[in-house]
Amino acid sequence: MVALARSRRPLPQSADDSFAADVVGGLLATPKRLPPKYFYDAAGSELFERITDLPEYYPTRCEIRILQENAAGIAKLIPQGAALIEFGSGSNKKVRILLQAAPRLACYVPVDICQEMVEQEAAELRSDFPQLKVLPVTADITQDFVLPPEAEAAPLRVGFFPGSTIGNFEPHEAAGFLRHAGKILGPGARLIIGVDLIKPAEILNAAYNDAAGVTARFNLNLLTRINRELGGNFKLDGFEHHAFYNRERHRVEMHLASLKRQKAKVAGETIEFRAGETIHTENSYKYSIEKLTALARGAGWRPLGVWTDARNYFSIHAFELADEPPPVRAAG
Ligand code: AVJ
Repeated sequence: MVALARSRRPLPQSADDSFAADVVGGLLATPKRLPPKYFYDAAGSELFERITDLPEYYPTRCEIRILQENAAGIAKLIPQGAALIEFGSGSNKKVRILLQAAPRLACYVPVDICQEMVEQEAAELRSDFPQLKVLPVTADITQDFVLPPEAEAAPLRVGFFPGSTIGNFEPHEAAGFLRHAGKILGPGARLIIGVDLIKPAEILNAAYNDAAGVTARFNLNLLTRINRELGGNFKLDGFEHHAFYNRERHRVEMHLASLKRQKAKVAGETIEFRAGETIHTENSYKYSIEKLTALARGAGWRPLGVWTDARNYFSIHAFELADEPPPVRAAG
């Protein structure tokens, strides 16, 4: 079983190939787009950590506050001996709050696309929680990945998916992801998930257009990464960060706008830009508590609880895997 698990783990080579294929495919498409998961190389992960400290970027502070104020209630859903699996872990700041409140766990498995980040954060946690087995996994959470045997052997797995990372998916993909998470976590699983809520456009626009320009650097870093890893020749001063709330679709969109008519080479392909043409680099969907709950129900999860902050900016939801699949409604 271990041998099979190993052989299913993607090799670094194939990960590079999919980066090149996704970038070339996205830049040859109309409109041009790039998947946001590629923001998170070492530099991008660091820039994102700086974003979470910006005065305009409220989600991280709101979520930490909700976790702190409700740690006991949330941790009650994490039984003793369970394995805690964090999807897209990044910084360990949020999980520390749960770990302090939770009973003794079989292990904690942070899963992140950025190996440098996940290993460094794991090392810090090990020194602060010496009795905890920290078993980091480097993987793209949208793809299949294998849990460590200690997590498979635990009587129960609890998923932790904070940060409103779910907002990066199209709503139908979000439902697909929740289903996929249920399959990875297995029977009896629970899921604790953080979600950014719909709120006035001014607050959202400010959060993605910070005065210090860190979000702009985070967005532009994608071109730096493409230049370095895929032999691209994007000129960074030829592009500008654009971010705005799209009210109709309840999402913040980030784009890189070409300031002039220009060409760039990537992995042997020539990409042409009109003046003002954009590369759509991210959607960050905002939900209502009801919409997120309905989405999760449809993906096989039964609600256990919801916690929010005083301003209703952010919510944390707990679910458990429903053993029966939800009834399929007849067409028509
Ligand atoms: C990590 C996807 C939750 O959408 O707010 C922050 C990423 N992009 N600023 C978000 C992000 C620009 C962030 N998520």
